[in-house]
Amino acid sequence: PKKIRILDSTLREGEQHPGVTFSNKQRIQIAWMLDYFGVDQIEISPVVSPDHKEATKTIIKQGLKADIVAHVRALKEDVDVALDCDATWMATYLGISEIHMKDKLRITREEALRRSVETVEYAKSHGLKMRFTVEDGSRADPEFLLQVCKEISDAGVDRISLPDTVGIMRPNGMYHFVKSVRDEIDTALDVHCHNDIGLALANALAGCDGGADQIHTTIDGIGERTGIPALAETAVALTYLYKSPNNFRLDMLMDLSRLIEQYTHIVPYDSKPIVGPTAYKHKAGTHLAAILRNPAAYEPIEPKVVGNRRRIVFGELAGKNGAAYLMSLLGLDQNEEHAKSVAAGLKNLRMGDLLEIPLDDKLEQKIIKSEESMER
Ligand code: HCA
Ligand code: CU
Repeated sequence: PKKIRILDSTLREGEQHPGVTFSNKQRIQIAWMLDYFGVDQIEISPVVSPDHKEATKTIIKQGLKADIVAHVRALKEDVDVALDCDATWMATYLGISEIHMKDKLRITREEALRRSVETVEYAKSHGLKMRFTVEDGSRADPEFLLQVCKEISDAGVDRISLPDTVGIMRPNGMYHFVKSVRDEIDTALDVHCHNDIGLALANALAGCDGGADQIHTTIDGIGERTGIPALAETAVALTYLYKSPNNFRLDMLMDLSRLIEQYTHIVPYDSKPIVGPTAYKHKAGTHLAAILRNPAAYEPIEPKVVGNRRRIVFGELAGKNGAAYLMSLLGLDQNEEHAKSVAAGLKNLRMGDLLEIPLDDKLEQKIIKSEESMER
């Protein structure tokens, strides 16, 4: 399988999430952790404030394995800021859809094309590696988009990002969008998919099937509006579904999510894949019975692989098997009759989740049991 890389933009797109601003200390810690996790590129914008410029400089000085990508506007003065930060990698963006050119930028196609090529030439002549983002590319005129991509490729751009800026693509459309560019030019391609209709990750993966080899993510998927693909889901999909050889430290995923929760007070929603509170909870009696014998019956990936924990929920659905297990944990005599009456008692309570017990593996169950018996 081919390697699909991750660019994490928690420090750039992530800070565009309403209510999110990190301190410089937090930015540096996030960069270190993302690097240790194993992402290929880390993006940050040095032009939004003097503080961000300072953070960009400091992070570049850390000598991390990941490329630090300075994200700036398509202007010479912004490229100079990237140079001033000692960046080796930069990224720039320019809207190339009719709506962005006409109503946002008030420039013609010719001006957009000229500005794109000039920015690439300027950055390349200063020795920078660079990505160019054809912003709102999924809504641009396909012929014009190809023309821009060809001309910036000829000018030496190192990567092109094909974004679905407003999240309106479906996977099949994204596949063909990327493939139409891939078929015409050799430049490496990124996909940056927004999640406005909940299809960001599906679209990004389809884009990789179409020829891109780098997906943009943020921790927990934070970003402008409803954000972009979450790092956790993307890394797990690449590892398990795509067998992409990345060497991610997947067991850090829960900690990365917690770190962002701590710094932003944005709590992952209950059913959020991989890192959400219920991602590894099992409730229905038939599920509990199966989980107690072999967790793989209802888990695609073991929780400890992603730093999460398995929990069984004893509630109105626990049934006889769940009740018997609960009684064994409590050191109670577990005959069939008692288990049935406990199960009936749980059902009558109708409280949803009555009690949750972590259940990581056989060893842990033994520890819980021996602790219980010591306490008695
Ligand atoms: C933005 C636009 C952007 C850029 C994506 C990219 C988008 O907010 O600046 O640089 O690859 O969604 O198009 O985030
Ligand atoms: Cu974006």
